[in-house]
Amino acid sequence: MKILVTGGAGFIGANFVHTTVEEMPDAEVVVLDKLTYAGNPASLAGLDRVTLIEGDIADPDTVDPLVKDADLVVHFAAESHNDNSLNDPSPFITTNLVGTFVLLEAVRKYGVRYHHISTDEVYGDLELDDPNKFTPTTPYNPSSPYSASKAGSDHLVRAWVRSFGIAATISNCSNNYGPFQHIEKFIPRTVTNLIDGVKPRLYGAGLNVRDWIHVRDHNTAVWAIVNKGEIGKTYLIGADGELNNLQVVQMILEEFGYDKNDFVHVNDRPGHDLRYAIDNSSLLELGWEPQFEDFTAGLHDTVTWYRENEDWWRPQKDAVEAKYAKTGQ
Ligand code: NAD
Ligand code: TDX
Repeated sequence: MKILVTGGAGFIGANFVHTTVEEMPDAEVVVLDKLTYAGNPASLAGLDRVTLIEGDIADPDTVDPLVKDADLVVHFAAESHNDNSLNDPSPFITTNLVGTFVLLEAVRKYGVRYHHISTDEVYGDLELDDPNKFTPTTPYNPSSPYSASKAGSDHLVRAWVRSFGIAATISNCSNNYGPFQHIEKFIPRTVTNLIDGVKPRLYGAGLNVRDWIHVRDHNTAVWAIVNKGEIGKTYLIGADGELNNLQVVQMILEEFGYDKNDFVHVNDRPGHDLRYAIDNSSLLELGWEPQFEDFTAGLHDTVTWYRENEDWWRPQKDAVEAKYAKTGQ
């Protein structure tokens, strides 16, 4: 089986490639990745049956022959960071919207099975006391340029299924954590700050809730959808991991053996979504179950990974923190 993985040098895509070649001896993986600041070939080092092609998903000449040659396309590539989308939305439109359009056109032309990776952020946010969680029928209501571009890409996929009959599924996942996550994101930023003796930065009051899932659980869910999902259907991926940011910072401080109040409040994110929460019942119907339900244990392993892989993240650290300093974060 030949699998085209877009964005496979990024966080979730790289983890997907690792588990796929580990668990599927017949799989050959081609990674198409632009190697932006977020893509790192080192995340794929030493893997057999993986070919990395540096290129842009928004370029039809690059995409067309790769899709033609594939049995399955799993589309992870994106500009993925909300804070960056507030500083400069432009690449979010090109990659997340135009890039998805180019892939869909190639998939349509060659009749290739397509799975679209998206986010729970397309649904906007929930009140802290809302008893309802996001479901596949929750109306789209994105808040940031990032989530709006992801919402638009989901709409393109749905339209290509309905109008052209492409064989596609969509998944909208909650916040991932685990190895190979870029250190601009909350958990690895906090962990690498503490390794450097710098206090964690909490946006605003820290009461915003995220629904954490280990990246490996995200990826087993993607395979469950690819193998058993209904064409045209949207699946929400989550593992009942709601925690507010204050709780997460304090858990990481405890993991390091530090005082749990040793963090600083910084400027809040404009338009900051308050709470995400996933109702995963349609996914459970496929027989999927999460394997990493103990967040404290998953966090411990993740902290260990960042301690042991400083070579992987160190070159990025100064630039990431310089960018945050400009917004007082
Ligand atoms: P990431 O930023 O770590 O990786 C994105 C990858 O895409 C990078 O390797 C980058 O080089 C590549 N890329 C960017 N623009 C490209 C282009 N034009 N052409 C080819 N490659 C390009 O992102 P991630 O956190 O791994 O997210 C992967 C996907 O999962 C995204 O679609 C994101 O919206 C979605 N998602 C992420 C989370 C999360 O918590 N991180 C949660 C739900 C959904
Ligand atoms: O230093 C920080 N301090 C802080 O309090 C950073 C970097 C973030 N935060 C807060 C903002 C959010 O409430 O932590 C929370 C998580 O922030 P991010 O890691 O930036 O993730 P989020 O904005 O929730 O989006 C993530 O999940 C959904 C991914 O980056 C998206 O790609 C995915 O779609």
